[in-house]
Formats: sequence, structure tokens, C-alpha cells
Amino acid sequence: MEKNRNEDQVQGEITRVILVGVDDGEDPFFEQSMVELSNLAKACDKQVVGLLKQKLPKVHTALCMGQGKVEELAELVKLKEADEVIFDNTLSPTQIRNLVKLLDVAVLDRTNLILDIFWLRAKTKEAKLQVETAKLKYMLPRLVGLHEGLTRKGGAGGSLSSKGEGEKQLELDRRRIEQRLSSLRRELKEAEGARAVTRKKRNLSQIPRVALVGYTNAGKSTIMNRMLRYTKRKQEKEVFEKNMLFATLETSVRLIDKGDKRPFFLSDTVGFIHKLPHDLVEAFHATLEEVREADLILHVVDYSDEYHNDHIRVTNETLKEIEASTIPQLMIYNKLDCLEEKEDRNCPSMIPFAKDDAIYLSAIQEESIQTMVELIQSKLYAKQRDVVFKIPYESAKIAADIQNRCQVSSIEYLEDGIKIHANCDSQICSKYDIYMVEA
Ligand SMILES: Nc1nc2c(ncn2[C@@H]2O[C@H](COP(=O)(O)OP(=O)(O)OP(=O)(O)O)[C@@H](O)[C@H]2O)c(=O)[nH]1
Ligand SMILES: [Mg+2]
Repeated sequence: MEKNRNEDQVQGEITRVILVGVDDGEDPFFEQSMVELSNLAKACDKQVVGLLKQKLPKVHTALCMGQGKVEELAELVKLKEADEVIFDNTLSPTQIRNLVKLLDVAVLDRTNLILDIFWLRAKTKEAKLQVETAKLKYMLPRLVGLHEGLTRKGGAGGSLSSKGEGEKQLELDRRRIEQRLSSLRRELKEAEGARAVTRKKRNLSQIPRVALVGYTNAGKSTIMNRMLRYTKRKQEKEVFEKNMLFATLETSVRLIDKGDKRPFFLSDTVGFIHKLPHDLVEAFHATLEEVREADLILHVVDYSDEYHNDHIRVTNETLKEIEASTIPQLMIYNKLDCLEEKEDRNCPSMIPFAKDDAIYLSAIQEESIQTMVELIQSKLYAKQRDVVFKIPYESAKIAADIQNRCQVSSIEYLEDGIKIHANCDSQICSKYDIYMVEA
């Protein structure tokens, strides 16, 4: 039920918004994008009180939509007592200025909204620095629009003192932003340095690395938490999971170890979305290193979402943008428990169901998690071999090393040495080659 306007004002929290989309036929996913815009607004604690769409052969340069439609929008703003209008289209500074003049309320676009959500959600210092960088980069080319109203009396080039008021203010703001950006770059470098040390330690351990990647709300964090619960690593902290867009902003790495000598590091990362602002992808480039350096990507898909094929496309495009498109992928089709009409979707009637490089499952089902972990392990440890070593008693240290690093199926203490049946990687096999009796 829609809340009473006065109640909202008393609470002073909820912003009433009208969503607008102009469809010029360029975006084949226009309708989906509008649904998502509404979810983005909700994720930013805004209340959607109206929706207006227009089909146009070409987006209007000055107003984005047609003059008549803007008048209709102005009426709607009054009627619904809206505080903000949010366009799904990217608006130019001129369009924003003209629209604000005609509508007399704040005007935002999709990029703005996504940046605001990231701004609200960023918890760690590094995430905050990254989002601020993206926000300032987004603002920088838009400063001109904000200052155009001021008079321009001064000349074109030269020192600050020779310029008009508007240009002076513009240049001061631009300098201030550029200074802040360079100090942000420094601070980010420090944060990256600290993370690089931990990463190096993980690299030295030789344990393979796996990254959870996918559209926002697909279930990446849930999968990580369920894997931790399944492998009972109490000392590894669980991550935040919630039914909202962009629940995760920071990369978290956890060790998944069933105690069967086939452990792997798993990283949970920020989700992707249709039209994810380029500045944000760039700002998050460093934290997405875990993805770039992974041995295997778990591409998580919410299979119950009717637009899941488009989500896959967007995720693959973003992976290309962050230079991670050549890493092997295991497709994780998740949330099959939410699908009512399985027959229509051509999906398996029983889950978990693994086929080639894909698995259909539900993160909330333990059997699914178990099968997925085994599938991941078999992919990571594919080069493992079953071998038999015979180690002389005076080299007992080697026997201990093999027991520590390999999956051992049996040990026999013979007269002339210790006979070990084990499943080992190529490194161990070549290191202790001389003790190998059967391969
Ligand atoms: N029914 C059902 N719900 C699931 C399943 N997997 C995840 N969820 C729910 O989906 C919502 C989103 O899950 P998250 O794990 O936070 O999604 P995410 O991919 O990490 O999302 P971002 O961090 O926003 O990118 C949560 O409410 C989960 O409980 C599933 O298999 N079945
Ligand atoms: Mg998450």
C-alpha cells in the first residue's frame, strides 16, 4: 500500500520518485532495463510513485523526451508529489539543466543512481575510495553544464585571472576535483599494496584459486557461505548475503577445505548489471584482480530470472572489460528451487544436475553444494595422478610431506620402507619421482 505523503515527510527518509525511460530502439533490453531501474531505486531506499515511457525515433537533444511528454511528466510530478525524476537514459548536463528548470525537482539518471547505491553500501576504506573516484570521474565532464548559467566575460585561454566568473569557478572546481582524484589514487595504491602482500602469500601456497562472478543478486555470496558451512571451516567468516541489488561491494577470499588435500581459495566479488557505469568498472579494477588471477571462474546465474540469458551476456561483456574473458568458466545455474514450470524452461527435473561445464542447482540445498564442490575440485585437480611411493625409513620426512600434501588412500609399513598409495599433483610426482614404484 502506498504510504501517506505526510507520513513520509515526518519520517524524512523516503524520497518519492518517478521513473522515466525513452525508447529510441537502440537498447533491445529497454523493458528489462526499466524493471531494473525500479529495483535500483528501491535499493536506494526510494519509493517509486510513477512511471512514464516514451517511444521516439531519436532521443531529444535538449530534453531527452518530447516537449509534450515533459509537460505530461511535470503534471505527474505535481500529482504524485514526487521529489525526484530518474531517467533510465544517460542524460547530458544540458538535458539535466533544462529538465530541472521545467520540472522543478531533482533529475537523475541511471548511472547517478548506481553510483549512489555504491556510495551508500561501501563499507571498507578501499571500497569507499573506489566509489568516490568513480563519482568524481563521472562529475568531471559534467561540470561545464553546472556552470553554464554563469556569465562568461573573460578570454579563452591564459591565467585564471583573465577568465570570466563562470569559467573561473569551473576551473577552480575542476582543479579541486583533479587534486582529490590524485590523492585518491595515492590512497588506493597504499590499500592495493596491503592487499598484494596477502595475495602473494596465497600464491606461494600453490593452492588453486576460484572466483565467484555474475549478475547482481544471482546468489554468489550465498554459495560462498554454503560452501563454508558444508566444509565446516568455522574459523572462516561468512560474507553478507541479501535479497537486494549490490549487497556485495568488496572482494572477500576464503579457504574452502574439506580436509581431503584438494583445497581451493574462493573469492566473492561485486555483482554486475546492465549498463554498469564504466567509471565504476574502472575504479573496481584493482579489487577485481582476484577474478583476473583465478584458475577457474564460477559464473553464477539466477536461472529463475526470465532475463537470465541477458544476464549471462552482460557478465561475459564485463569479464571482457576487466580482461578476464579467457579464464575457464564453470556455469552455475542457481535458484532452480524457485522455478515452478521446469518443463517450459528445458531444465533438468532433478537437481543437482551436472553436464559438461555447467551445473544446475540450488544454493540452499546441501546436496547441490556438495556436488558443486566435487566438480570444482575435479576441474582444479584434473592433473592429479594415482601413484605408489616406497620411501626408505631414513627419509621419513618425505613420507610426511606426501601425507600432508596429497590425498593418501593407504600406508603400509614394510620391512624395507613405507609404501604409500596417493593421489598427487605433477609437482609432487616429479619431486619424488625416484621413490615412485607404480604410476
Ligand atoms: N530460493 C533461493 N534463494 C536463493 C538461492 N541462492 C541465493 N538466494 C537468495 O538470493 C538473494 C541474493 O543472494 P546473494 O548471495 O546476496 O546474491 P549475490 O549474487 O551475492 O548478490 P550481489 O552481492 O548483490 O551481487 C538472497 O536473498 C539469497 O538468500 C537459491 O538457490 N534459492
Ligand atoms: Mg554478494
